[in-house]
This record gives sequence, structure tokens and C-alpha cells, in this order.
Amino acid sequence: MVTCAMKSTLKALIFDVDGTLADTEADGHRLAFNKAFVGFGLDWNWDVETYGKLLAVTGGKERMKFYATDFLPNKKIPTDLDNMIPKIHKVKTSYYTDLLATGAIPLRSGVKRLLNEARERGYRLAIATTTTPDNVTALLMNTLGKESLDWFEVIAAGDMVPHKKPATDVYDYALEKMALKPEECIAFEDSQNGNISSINAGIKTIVTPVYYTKDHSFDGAGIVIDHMGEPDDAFSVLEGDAEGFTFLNCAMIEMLHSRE
Ligand code: XBP
Ligand code: MG
Repeated sequence: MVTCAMKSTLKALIFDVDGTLADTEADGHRLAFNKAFVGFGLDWNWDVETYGKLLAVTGGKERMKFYATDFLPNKKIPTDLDNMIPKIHKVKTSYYTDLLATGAIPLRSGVKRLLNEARERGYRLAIATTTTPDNVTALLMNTLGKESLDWFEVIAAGDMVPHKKPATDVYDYALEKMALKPEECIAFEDSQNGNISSINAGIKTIVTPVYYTKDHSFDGAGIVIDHMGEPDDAFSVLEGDAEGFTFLNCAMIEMLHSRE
């Protein structure tokens, strides 16, 4: 019998952060924004539902501007808002990283196992996120330890690129820094904007939505599963075919990557 094994050209795994590595929005970023608003004398308070709508815009500074222009009655927009936003955002970042230091936000199921397996198998790792670099550092340090910062060859984040997701900039940047072609990588995302960004950058994408993103559409994704899972914590397939796999490991990633 002749077997025909397709050689995978997969070289690197590129991870989104918020929603993908950890469910950071409702009990992390949102709380930090609200705490920062108080210190600036703003009566803004983003409840869970409102914040879900605000997530249509990626990036915390951009999200504040979106709220002010689209959610507040005109007369209530602070006159010096454009000057205030970077200041509020800086304070918000410090509240958020303080919160992460308490261990309040764990990694999602399967993330740590998959990162370790990928490293053992020699895959190159990168991050592509709209969040602020300090937030990535804080999440990695407080969940995986300081040494994990060195696991990622590139941490592409926040304002390092001109346009945030759904633009492709952050993925283009990561690919350029690694000198890799999109087809040599696979991306991990949780949201519609993230999936659009990675897919339009030409990268096959695995989507693991969270509460806020579960009703998004994920056109073009390689597969959509409710979480990465563990041997004793199977995922549910939301879109696509897992071909018998029950948790996301390197063998499943290679299968998805080599699929037409
Ligand atoms: C995540 C974001 C981030 C965070 C806030 O999107 O939009 O902006 O909500 O982070 P994605 P900052 O997971 O698609 O990258 O406040 O630091 O911008
Ligand atoms: Mg995300």
C-alpha cells in the first residue's frame, strides 16, 4: 500500500490575547476602565451589556472615543476628550495590570498545555493583539511565569501598528518580524474582528469564542470550537469538522493547517 503523507509547512503559531488566551474583557478590561473613569470625574460606567456593544471597536483608546461619540448625548462629551483619552488609558492599563497580578484572570482551558506541546515540537510562537504590550506581559507573567515572555519570538501589540484589528497590520507585522509567509503559520482568535484580521492576512485561523463573541460570524475560519480543551475536557465543535479530535493539540492543528 502506498501512503501519501502531505508534508506540512507549518512553522509558527500566532496567538491573539484577549478572549483567546484568557477571558479578559468583562471581569478585567471593563472593570479597569470603570475604575479609571471615576478618577477622571467621569460618570461613565460600562455595564456588561454596554461593554459587549463597545467591543465592536478594538483598542481601549479607540473604544473610549467610540463610547463618547456614539453612546453619549452630545452635550455630555467632555470638551478636552482627545487629550484625556490617553491619560485615562494609562491609568486604566495600570489598574488592569494590577488586577492581573492578583491572579484574577486565568488562562482558558488547554492554552498552557498547547503552548508547552508546541514548544516541545519546535514550533515558533508569536502574539498578535490589539491590547497594550504591558497587558500582554502582565498576563503571561502572572499565568505562565516570567520565563514565558521568552517563548514568544514576536509580541505584536497595541500601537506598534497604525491600524488595529480588523485591519491586517498586526499580523503583517508579526509575519514580517518572523520572516514567514502567511501559509507557514496558523492563527488563534476568538472574535469576528480578530478572525477578519488573520484571515485577510492570509493565515488559516482556529477560533475559540467566548461569551462576548459566541454570536459573531467567523467566515473563512478553519474551525470554530468552544474552547481548546483538554484530554478530560472535550471541546464542542461549533463550525467545521474536527475529524475525531476532542481537544486541540499539535496533531489537530497540523491536520487543519494541511487541509485545503
Ligand atoms: C482586544 C481589545 C483590547 C482590549 C483593551 O481585541 O480590543 O483593546 O479590549 O486593551 P483583540 P487596551 O483580542 O481582538 O486583540 O485597553 O490595552 O487597548
Ligand atoms: Mg481577541
